[in-house]
Amino acid sequence: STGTRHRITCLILYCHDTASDGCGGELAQLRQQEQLLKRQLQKQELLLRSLQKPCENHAETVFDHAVYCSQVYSSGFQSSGLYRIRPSGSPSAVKVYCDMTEGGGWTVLQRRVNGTEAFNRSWIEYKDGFGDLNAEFWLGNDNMHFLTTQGNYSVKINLEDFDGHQRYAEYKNFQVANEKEHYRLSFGDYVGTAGDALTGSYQVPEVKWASHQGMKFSTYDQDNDNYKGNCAQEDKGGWWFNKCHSANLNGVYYPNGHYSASTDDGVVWYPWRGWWYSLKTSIMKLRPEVASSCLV
Ligand SMILES: *[C@@H]1O[C@H](CO)[C@@H](O)[C@H](O)[C@H]1NC(C)=O
Ligand SMILES: *[C@@H]1O[C@H](CO)[C@@H](O)[C@H](O)[C@H]1NC(C)=O
Ligand SMILES: *[C@@H]1O[C@H](CO)[C@@H](O)[C@H](O)[C@H]1NC(C)=O
Ligand SMILES: [Ca+2]
Repeated sequence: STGTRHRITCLILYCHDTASDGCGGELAQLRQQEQLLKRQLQKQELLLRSLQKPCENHAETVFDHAVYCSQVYSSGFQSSGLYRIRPSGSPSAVKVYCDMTEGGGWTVLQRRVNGTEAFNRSWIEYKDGFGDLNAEFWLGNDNMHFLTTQGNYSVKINLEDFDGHQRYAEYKNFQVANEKEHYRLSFGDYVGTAGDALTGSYQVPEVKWASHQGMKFSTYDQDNDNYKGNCAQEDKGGWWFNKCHSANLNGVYYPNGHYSASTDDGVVWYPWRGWWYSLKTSIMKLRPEVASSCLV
């Protein structure tokens, strides 16, 4: 690595002197090589540490070269829990919950399990994130933006009803735009068992108002939806509302599933349990599309 650094310095000097066109390529290659070596070195250090202290709490360790949980996973850390990673574009390290089940390496964006956390929150709270990473939380729209725009990610949404039935929905190429663009949502192809709520395509005439594709984020204090009223206020949670929704995983937590209310404000995934059933569990998690074994 010292040799590489030396060569880079020499090349920089050489390129500076001659302004030769041929230098850029080799310099870039060496920089890449340097990054690779640094990453390998950190991986080995981390692995060594985990072997020495297998039960260490990693929440205070910054995984400098890990921009998502799958890199933590492929570094040898295979237990679910809190880790600190540094997504590219993020001004600081971010504490995240890495879900190392289902193939491992999932960065969790949202979790509802028992209704302890209120989700009827303001724009600034959704921007920064809220809740307890070990229980119920929203990771924050800025973090979601940093995480989803640094590569090609799939989101997996795990759902469970009060009878213990489980379904999932997975979308390729999940992206959340920046705050200037009101955290506009975009996503690719669906696979799953819960139904494709996000495109609203389960009932073709409804796509226009039921689709979440390209929708901006709204909260009770910032209405960016396509409805004359305020969806976030009516449905009591922040979300990528259209007019208003066919999925709202940030709605009111009803402890018995079936509910009645003046609007469909529960934790809803329409194609599975309809508008008048509020789910018990919702987990949204992110992973790069390439298999995690290819990221080593
Ligand atoms: C959020 O919901 C709680 C409980 O339903 C309620 O007490 C509170 O006023 C609501 N907050 C906002 C900002 O709507
Ligand atoms: C809700 O779930 C979290 C995480 O499992 C747990 O820490 C918390 O005590 C639970 N709260 C209630 C009221 O059950
Ligand atoms: C992400 O991958 C999909 C194929 O799975 C591809 O269609 C899409 O263009 C890619 N997006 C980006 C931003 O690279
Ligand atoms: Ca509106």
